[in-house]
Amino acid sequence: MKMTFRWYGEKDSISLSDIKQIQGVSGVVTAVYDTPVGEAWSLDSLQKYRDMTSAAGLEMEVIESVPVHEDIKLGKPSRAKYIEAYKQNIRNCAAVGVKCICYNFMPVFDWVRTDLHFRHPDGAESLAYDHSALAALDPEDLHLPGWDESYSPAELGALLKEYKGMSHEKLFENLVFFLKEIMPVCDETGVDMAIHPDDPPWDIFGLPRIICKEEDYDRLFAAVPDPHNGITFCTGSLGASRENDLVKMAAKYARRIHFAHLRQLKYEGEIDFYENGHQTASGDVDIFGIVRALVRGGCKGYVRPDHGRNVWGEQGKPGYGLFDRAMGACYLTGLFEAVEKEEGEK
Ligand code: DNO
Repeated sequence: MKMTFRWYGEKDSISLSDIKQIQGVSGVVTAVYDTPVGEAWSLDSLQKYRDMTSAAGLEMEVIESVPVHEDIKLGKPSRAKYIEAYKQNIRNCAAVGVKCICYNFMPVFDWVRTDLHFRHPDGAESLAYDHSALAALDPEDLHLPGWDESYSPAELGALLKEYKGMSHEKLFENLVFFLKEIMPVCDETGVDMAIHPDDPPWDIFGLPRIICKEEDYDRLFAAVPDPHNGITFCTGSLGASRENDLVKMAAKYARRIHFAHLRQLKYEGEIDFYENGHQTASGDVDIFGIVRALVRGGCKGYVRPDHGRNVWGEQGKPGYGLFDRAMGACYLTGLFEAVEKEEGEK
């Protein structure tokens, strides 16, 4: 396990030296943010980021994300050129030492929350999801921090129309097509692909979502067994569905989990929840049980603390402030250390 920390590049208010000071963190998880979705990132930009991170004493072995162009998800003829660019991107990332690429296959929208400033009784703030509030949101006017939007606002309406009638089956076929195309490049470069689950793990705004539960992974690995086809095990995304047994899933897919986003949430209703600090006792996700299952299952992936609260008056990017994620990193490092030592002594 290598503990990492998300860094949004030079524009992030959190500096590389802030991250370096979180003991136990070996590297950053980042991306090139200035290139339109669908184009390969330049080696210059990648090298610049790699040099900046190594100068700060950190590694840059994980990319989150290389976004997938909507034409690939839609299975349009133009996907051929975007898949070629994606392959080039994998090669360019590998050339600067990247070992794992996180991506998602959610149509149009990335993760969705309905409240970015959910207030806790102790004064902390976190993200929250209220299913009835979602219905009141206008999908054509929705932007959340950290999204890799592969469309301009003007294209959004048209894009939503293109997805009309898209079945789960068809979307899944398009994912499999994409993976089969890129796997040879992963074999050649050694780069692991780690698909991020749909967040929340159910359809939203009438758009199909296909990476939500255990059966979805079974189907995915049956279709594309290559070991480079793996998972970003996001406990906050998968954990939003009470049907997912995360400890069981962590154990079952431990070797496929190339990257883990560990975070906590607390159910408020059947499918409403708010996010909380990482500690196991702070919510409904059994963080300890998951860490133990990952270690016992032989997971060799990268880990990062995921969404934290804003605490101590920090006005950080919602979910991505420094303090609570740093506390999360330390808590997780401690859990891994304890479980790894215990397992080692057996
Ligand atoms: C949210 C993140 C996601 C994630 C992408 C991966 O906080 O976990 O935006 O980066 O879905 O492609």
